Amino acid sequence: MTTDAQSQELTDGFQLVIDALKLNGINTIFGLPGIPITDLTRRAQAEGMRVISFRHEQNAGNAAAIAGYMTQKPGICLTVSAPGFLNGLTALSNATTNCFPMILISGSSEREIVDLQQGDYEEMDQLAIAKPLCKAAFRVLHAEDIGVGIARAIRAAVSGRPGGVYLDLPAKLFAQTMDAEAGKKSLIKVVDPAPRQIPAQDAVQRALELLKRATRPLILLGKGAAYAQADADIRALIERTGIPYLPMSMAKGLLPDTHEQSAAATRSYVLAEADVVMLVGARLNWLLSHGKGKTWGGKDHKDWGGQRFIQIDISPQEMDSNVRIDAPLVGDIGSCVSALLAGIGSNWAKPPADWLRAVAERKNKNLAKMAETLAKDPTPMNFHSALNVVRDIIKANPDAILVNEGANALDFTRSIVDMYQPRKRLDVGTWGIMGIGMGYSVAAAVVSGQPVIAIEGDSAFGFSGMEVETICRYNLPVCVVIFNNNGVYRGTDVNPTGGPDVAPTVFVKGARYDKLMQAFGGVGVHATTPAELRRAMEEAIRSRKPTLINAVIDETAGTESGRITSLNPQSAKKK
Ligand SMILES: Cc1ncc(C[n+]2csc(CCOP(=O)(O)OP(=O)(O)O)c2C)c(N)n1
Ligand SMILES: [Mg+2]
Repeated sequence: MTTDAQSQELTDGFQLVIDALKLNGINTIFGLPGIPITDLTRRAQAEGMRVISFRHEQNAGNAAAIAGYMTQKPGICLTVSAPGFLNGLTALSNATTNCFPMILISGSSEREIVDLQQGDYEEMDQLAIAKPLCKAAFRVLHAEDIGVGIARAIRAAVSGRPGGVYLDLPAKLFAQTMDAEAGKKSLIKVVDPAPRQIPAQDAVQRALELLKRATRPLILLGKGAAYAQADADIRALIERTGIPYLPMSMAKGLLPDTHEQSAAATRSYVLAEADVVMLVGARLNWLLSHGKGKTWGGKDHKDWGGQRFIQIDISPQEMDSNVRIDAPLVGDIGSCVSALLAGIGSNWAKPPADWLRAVAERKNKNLAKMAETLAKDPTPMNFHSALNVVRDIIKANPDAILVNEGANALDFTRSIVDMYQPRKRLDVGTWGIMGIGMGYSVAAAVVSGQPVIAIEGDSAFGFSGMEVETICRYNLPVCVVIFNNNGVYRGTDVNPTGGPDVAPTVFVKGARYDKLMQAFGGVGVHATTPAELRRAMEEAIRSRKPTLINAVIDETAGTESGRITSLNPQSAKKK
């Protein structure tokens, strides 16, 4: 080594990871420290990154995933090896299923020892385990490859159909040093990380022809449409065609739910009756009964209802996954929708009046029925009377982000609480997963700075409840409302043996979740009436203080599995 080389400035693995992320505009890490990444969290904070520490990696992972959904940049979750990595994996897998871009970065143990299975501290072949559960997985062994590793992870997460990426960083990498100048040159600023994918013109024409011939057309908006951030064009497409539309859960608010073309209040009618359906970033999975069966007007559960489908999706493989797609339109949603708009022009004939009339009649009847139910004020409070309050609060605060999980607490909220702006409703998504609540809430507040309202079943809350400390620690404007009905679905099950154990779906009765929040300096409120709930929510929005409201709900009010009772196998041997 020359004297020159000895005096040169050095950089190391820690620094290169931080520099690579920052170079790509990633300034927030959601994680949980420990060997070997403790110093990475410290140094990232020292370098001006926002490092949000959680109490469990699953919640950090969920935070990263939803940050990715909200920003179109991969959310970063940072964990320790084996158990920390595994704790983050559920979120990574859920992100991939939901097409949210995130990168799970986990430290790992010494390669030679792991590969010979000689029993290292937190030994695990993490790369192999992550691979089948995410979109892509990479490992970096040398400091000079960190730039490439991060670039590949970013591209894999956000390009094409977004998803979760795993990046394995062995402990030894962090302390590796190299020449600072060479290190800087090794980093890659990713150019155009999610390139547009322009649809073929003949595919656009085919879609327009089919749409034009429809007599009972319907548009379905999925969360892919919300993710695309093509809000104005999507609205123009709906309004210029005059076609009734249905938003999937997280597409609510893409157009205000009060829009006159929304057919959400008469979902079962339009799904069964439509003759041409255009799917925009929505997949024909279980949430849409796979595009067939009785929901779609078919005779039995696998019977095709006779609809013709146009599907806009970035992934060509999505087409025909459940039923025939007559007009596949493959490309990014923004480009596809703008190509359709160009083809539609300004004198597109509105759908036949009898179809619009039939939809409007049923919709208005159902809305009137709902208004009647919401106006009731029963004692004890039930889902409807509590959600009537939440509905008003969101209406008055359309900027607020609504996080939602549970069974009845989910289904009733989705159908009762109108959303007014895109990407404001964050929920259990494709899997119907419990446990996203506090992770999503933390990220939503951190990313947007807007108030967050989390409507949580008491069971759902339990999966991530300890993160109320995180909410208090970062002083986030999050108002958690627990719909406390003493259990999973209901609080009324009994142990048929008469033994001392309560039924498997039942919790401690009358639990005071509000005191949990008070333990960390947040505001805890016990609410047993809509008036108390309203006062507490208004105060939470006004003060922006971390708040948890224990909203006591009639324990008999829910139904088994909420709205998806039909998916719940039950013993044929009923007593
Ligand atoms: C990770 C995970 N575990 C278990 C379930 C099954 N599950 C669906 S909803 C639910 C909880 C429902 O109870 P609660 O949140 O209290 O809502 P309620 O119906 O009582 O309003 C559970 C455990 C799930 N969806 N995800
Ligand atoms: Mg419950």
